[in-house]
Amino acid sequence: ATSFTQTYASRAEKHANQAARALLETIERKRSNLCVSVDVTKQADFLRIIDVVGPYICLVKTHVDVIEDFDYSVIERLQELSTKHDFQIFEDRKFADIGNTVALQYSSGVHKIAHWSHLTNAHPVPGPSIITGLASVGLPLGRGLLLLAEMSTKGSLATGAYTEEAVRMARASPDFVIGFIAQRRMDGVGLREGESAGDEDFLILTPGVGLDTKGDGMGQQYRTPRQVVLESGCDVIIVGRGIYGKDNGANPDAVRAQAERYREEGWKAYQERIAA
Ligand code: S5P
Repeated sequence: ATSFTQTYASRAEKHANQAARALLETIERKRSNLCVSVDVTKQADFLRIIDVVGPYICLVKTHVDVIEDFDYSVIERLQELSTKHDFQIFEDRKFADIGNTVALQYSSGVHKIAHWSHLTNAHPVPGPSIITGLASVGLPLGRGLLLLAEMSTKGSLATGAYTEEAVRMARASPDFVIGFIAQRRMDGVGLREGESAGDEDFLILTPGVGLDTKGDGMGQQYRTPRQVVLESGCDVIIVGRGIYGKDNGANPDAVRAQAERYREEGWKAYQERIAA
């Protein structure tokens, strides 16, 4: 069986990377392949939303650089919530520079991402040296990296040969690169003649997920959890505004209801998939 029909639990057992294993185990334990993306600008909104959705998610995705009143205590609160509710943390930093620069951006500055974020991601555009730079910081800490092989936006340039090269780059660094931000399963993509996929198991985390709208008027494109998990073979659905809405999650009951709804839809699609 390919990873398409394998359970999260059986994939966890085989994964060499600590962060990948922890994510897969969390998904199985909580029966949730839902990642919430918390893109709000105030500490209080950020922490309130996470506390409400915590029980229903496997992963919190952050953009800590948009928090206006950021100080390091936000990270300490986030870590407390991660323990309280049993979820992993993914800072969606989208690194895109030379190895030396990304190593500094990952380890240092105001945010010190590598110190608290189990997963982060990078654009493959600089080539393999971006992985070398990030791995020099992240591997000793047991972190995992996702490459952006595709994007959810209209007119994305990450297609075709670019996507294939991204997968080749990942294949060359299996200890640190655990998978992709992408819109579909990537098993065997970009294999050259005579190469085989072996037992590679890339995790696919997929944004652009919404049940009620098709887009946001700024290029975002939404598909349903069923399309993403069952039809396209992705592993984790990433949902932002579909869960916290237009008012920065001001109504906790509404946020909770949406989190439950997306968790349910994502899990149903997965169960159908492994039964296939
Ligand atoms: O291709 C992508 C990659 C990412 S990481 N498309 C995306 O939308 N994202 C991120 O997912 C984006 O930065 C945002 O944080 C989230 C989607 O949010 P939503 O409110 O549209 O669900």
